[in-house]
Amino acid sequence: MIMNKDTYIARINKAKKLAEDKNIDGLWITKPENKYYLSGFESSNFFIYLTKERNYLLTDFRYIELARSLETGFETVMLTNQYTALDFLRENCPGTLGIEYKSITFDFYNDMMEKVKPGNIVSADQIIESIRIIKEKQEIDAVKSAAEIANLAFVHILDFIKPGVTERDIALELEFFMRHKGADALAFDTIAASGERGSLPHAVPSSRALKNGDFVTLDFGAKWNGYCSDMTRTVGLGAISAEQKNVYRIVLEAQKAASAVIAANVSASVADSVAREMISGAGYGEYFGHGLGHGVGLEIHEAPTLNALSKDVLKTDMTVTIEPGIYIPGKFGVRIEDLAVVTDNGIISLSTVDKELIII
Ligand SMILES: [Mn+2]
Repeated sequence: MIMNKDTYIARINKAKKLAEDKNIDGLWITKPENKYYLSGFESSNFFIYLTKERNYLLTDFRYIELARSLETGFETVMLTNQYTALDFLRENCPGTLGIEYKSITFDFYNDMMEKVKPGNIVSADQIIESIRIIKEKQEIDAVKSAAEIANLAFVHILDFIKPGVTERDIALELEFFMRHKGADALAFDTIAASGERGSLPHAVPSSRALKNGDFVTLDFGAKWNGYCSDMTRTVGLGAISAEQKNVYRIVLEAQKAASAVIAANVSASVADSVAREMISGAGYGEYFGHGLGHGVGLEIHEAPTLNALSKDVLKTDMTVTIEPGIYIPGKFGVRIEDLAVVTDNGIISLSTVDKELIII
């Protein structure tokens, strides 16, 4: 989503302040979502470089015209075979260069050490992410729009689910429907896991046909103007056993209990423990092997992390998932996931479709 110039300038200035706190003189940004966040620009070959005084956007001939037309407060630099990003960095090399360790390639790093010889290198990981963790109003609206597409898709798919339909059919139908409703793309590859495959938390949709007595777990999301949504529902087909119903009830109660505790200034690990203790207390602790949730924004998985080890404290205007599950190998699985905005005194759920057990 293209924001106005003041929004980008404000983000850039926050980044520079954080860089200054780390004594970084030059901040070399390579992670796609971070570059997009700072500039609204996307291309297969570009870099952002921030110094105390200057903001540079470097790209090649294919994208330079578009880059120059952006009103985001960057000076554009055209890269060519004769004038590469490394040539630029050599000319503008500061005392301390901040680079994103998690996104820079080893190849680029080696070339940089050989040709640029920066005086000092420090990690710039988490600088832009720490700004992105709190969403601006326009970002929350975008995540909400992405979530609304997924809500509509869930209602639609209920009519499509029946014995004989394959997991792959369901995944394709969800994708077509969401694209048709305005999604730029899927937020991630749809998960559709039925019957005994439901115990695979991230199952790739297969040619398995649904049958009476199955639980089907659908985990999917839309991308809208760059922002992701994420939702999971488990539905039953026909004759659902007492054990299936019981496990569903435990997951639902854990999901609701964790949702009820989340608010600004609550530790992410505390929210995780609320769901985990309920599931453990019911005797299924060993079958809940992943964290409670994660942040969602330009990336489908981003800060904060909601799990037992997380040091993150939830804050107003974070967008997070709440997704406990129970996965019983060889039998079935249940996961229920809502996407929500953290507020001062609770959450606003963006996944507004029913989460009580639906049996088709
Ligand atoms: Mn998720």
